[in-house]
Amino acid sequence: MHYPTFPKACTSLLCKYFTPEVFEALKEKRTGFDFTVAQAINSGVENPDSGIGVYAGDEESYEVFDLLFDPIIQEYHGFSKNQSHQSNLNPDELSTVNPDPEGEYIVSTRIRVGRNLKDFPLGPAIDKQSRLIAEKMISGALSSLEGELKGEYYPLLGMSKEVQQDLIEDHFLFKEGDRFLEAAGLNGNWPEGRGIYHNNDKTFLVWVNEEDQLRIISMQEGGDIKEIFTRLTSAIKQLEKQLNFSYNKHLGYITSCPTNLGTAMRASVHIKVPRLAANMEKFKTITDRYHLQIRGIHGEHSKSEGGVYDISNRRRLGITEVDAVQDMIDGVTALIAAEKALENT
Ligand code: ADP
Ligand code: CIR
Repeated sequence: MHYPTFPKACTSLLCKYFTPEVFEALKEKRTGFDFTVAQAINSGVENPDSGIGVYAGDEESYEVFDLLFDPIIQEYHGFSKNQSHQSNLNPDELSTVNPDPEGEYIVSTRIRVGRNLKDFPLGPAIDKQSRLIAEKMISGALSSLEGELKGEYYPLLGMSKEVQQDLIEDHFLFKEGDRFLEAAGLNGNWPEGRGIYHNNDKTFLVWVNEEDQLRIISMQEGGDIKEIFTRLTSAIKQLEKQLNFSYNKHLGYITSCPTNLGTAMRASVHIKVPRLAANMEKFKTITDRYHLQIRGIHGEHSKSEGGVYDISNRRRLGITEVDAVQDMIDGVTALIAAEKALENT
């Protein structure tokens, strides 16, 4: 392996921290699942417009390639090597039920967590057979859910293109052919082993074997964040009885992308803020102050439509799930106040 060349304009955290010295120290190392630093950086090498650019192949990658991952984790989450992670899934500890009770600004709310199975490699290093075993274990656990969480598992293999496209456009299903995931080695043997579980109302969904082995999702129209968080935490607790998730005291839940470590939680709203959007500087001042990320309405690396943005917590590690949702609630409350003030000027 040679040291990669990055374009001058590259701003990813990979470009920033993968120095020739780090490369020299890591180039010969391998994890127990045979993952190398060349694989860890491939997404950011092939996609120099990445924000981050690295993926882990297994839990051990975070130790073996710590010279690369630690500074990225520190910068993204503000979390250092001597800190530990704590979980809190108690919805009663949220300060606000709904930051937009009149339903004027929040179109919909979605909270997801990523999970991976203990003792399995992560998606960038898994082989076809283990991926299929993981799918079987996960769909088996899902089939035992009852009440509001009861649903059905739909494998991607055999799903018609029309059904797949409708699910993507309605924000329920992951996209196909994402170039960042492709270069990370996450799309191997596509579409085998992938699928989506959902209840009848599509308020509870689980993605299987996309970027993480599970993405557990609770979503609905409007801004009743407490109801959505309660549904999610109840599902997590039930699934934990049957599946052993990869977790450690330092990094929390283990995920393939370092931005998802810890809570692995992204709590987002689709919010209508056309006046703020016309003043991006002001918009970003507020989102930065509350540790929020702005995405377009078809997810990461997509664009806004009609002044509607996807606003979510940015930090996920070293804070609890309640704190992560609270970041989003506080920031969204501030965004709504700013949009209202602009309406009156
Ligand atoms: P992830 O949340 O898993 O990191 P993406 O950013 O790709 O991944 O988003 C996945 C899907 O979820 C996209 O279709 C996106 O539009 C949808 N989505 C995210 N937040 C919301 C929301 N608050 N309401 C409706 N759909 C949402
Ligand atoms: C990138 O580096 O842009 C992609 N690999 C996605 C990184 C995860 N996104 C994020 O900001 N949470």
